[in-house]
Amino acid sequence: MKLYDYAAAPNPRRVRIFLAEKNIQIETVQIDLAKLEQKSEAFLKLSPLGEVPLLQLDDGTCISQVHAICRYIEEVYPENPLLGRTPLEKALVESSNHQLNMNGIVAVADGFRNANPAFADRALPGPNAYAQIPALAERGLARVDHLFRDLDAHFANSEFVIGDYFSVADITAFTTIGFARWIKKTIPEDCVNLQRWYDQVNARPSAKA
Ligand SMILES: N[C@@H](CCC(=O)N[C@@H](CS)C(=O)NCC(=O)O)C(=O)O
Repeated sequence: MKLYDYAAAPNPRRVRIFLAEKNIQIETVQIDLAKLEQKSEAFLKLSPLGEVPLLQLDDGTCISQVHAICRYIEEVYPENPLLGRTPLEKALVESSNHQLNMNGIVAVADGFRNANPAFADRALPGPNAYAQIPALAERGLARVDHLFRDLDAHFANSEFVIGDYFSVADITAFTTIGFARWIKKTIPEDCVNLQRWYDQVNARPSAKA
């Protein structure tokens, strides 16, 4: 198994943290997005979307999308489950993780990609050219402000996203907060519950992955 990765990018980091939480070491191959290596013919043969992360199995099969990669890893390595332990927990994890992806990762990406001149005509990842929409960048910033407040309220009464169970949803929220620095958004000083949770997750060895 091989992970096509880019150390600086948020989505591959989600998979690296997931693997670290499960104590799984796999080979990684860096695809330098700054040098547009994701657009090379060789990489597009593996990943027509031209996106990382990409998991390649030993038989050559490639799996794209963070959620699908994590699902595969969880099925093959069920120890230290991160996608839930019971039917209900699995549903709750998936629900929260989906919301955090949409309201976190995607909101920051909108804020970043619709404003940064380096992403002109690349406002969305993938093979098609999309022009930037400045209003989407502004909306992304506002959504991140709301996310910080919503998470702060949530962590007032909950150790992790799902009670006292550390899950992939925490990894998504944690990675979002690191990614938000790209649009100069940091945890507001008065969000003490969010900061408490962040410090707790940041102290886990996997946070360095
Ligand atoms: N929905 C995808 C998102 C992957 C994604 O956006 N990856 C970014 C890096 S964080 C990428 O490969 N960007 C390539 C580009 O901008 O051309 C997933 O879940 O894996």
